[in-house]
Amino acid sequence: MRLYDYPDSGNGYKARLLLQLLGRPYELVYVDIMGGETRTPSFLAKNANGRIPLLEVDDGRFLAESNAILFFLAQDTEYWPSDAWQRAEVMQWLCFEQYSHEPYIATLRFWIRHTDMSGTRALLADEKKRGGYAALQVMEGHLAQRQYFVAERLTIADIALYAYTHVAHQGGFALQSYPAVVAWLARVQAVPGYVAI
Ligand SMILES: N[C@@H](CCC(=O)N[C@@H](CS)C(=O)NCC(=O)O)C(=O)O
Repeated sequence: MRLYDYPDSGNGYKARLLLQLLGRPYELVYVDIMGGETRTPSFLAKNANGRIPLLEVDDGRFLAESNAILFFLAQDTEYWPSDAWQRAEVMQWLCFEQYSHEPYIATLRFWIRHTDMSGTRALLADEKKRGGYAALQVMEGHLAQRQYFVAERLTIADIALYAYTHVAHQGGFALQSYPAVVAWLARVQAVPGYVAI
């Protein structure tokens, strides 16, 4: 198994973290996303959407989209519940992460760390902040009475949401008003087998 990835990518880190927790061996191939390597003909032949993370399985097939990769790897493991309702709840949080969380928190972090924050990006930053804090508020409300997002144990819902929440400060987000989120981050970090981004 091979993972095409970029060291600073939270989306790639989701797969790296789960693979580590599962103890599954894999080859890591770093792709220079800043140098345009995701848009070369050879990479586009692997993922027409031109993005990492990308998982190549041993029979040569490729799977894109971080949360689809989590879903695939988690099958028949403790990170994917057996109960249908809990499975649906995990899916709910994976969709929330991609629509209401990642486009705000991850995007602003990426802009700040890797791009010039002048012009259009500076104008859009407030909207990214607003959306990111709205997502954190939803997470805070859910975690206020819970240890984990679903089934009171670590699932791929937590892994997906952890990836960019734990580095949200790098996007200018302050977490001190979200104590349940901060406690949950510490809980995930204490899981045996945890690896940093
Ligand atoms: N929805 C996708 C987003 C993937 C994504 O945005 N990947 C970025 C890095 S985090 C990328 O490959 N950027 C390079 C490019 O767009 O060429 C996922 O969850 O995997």
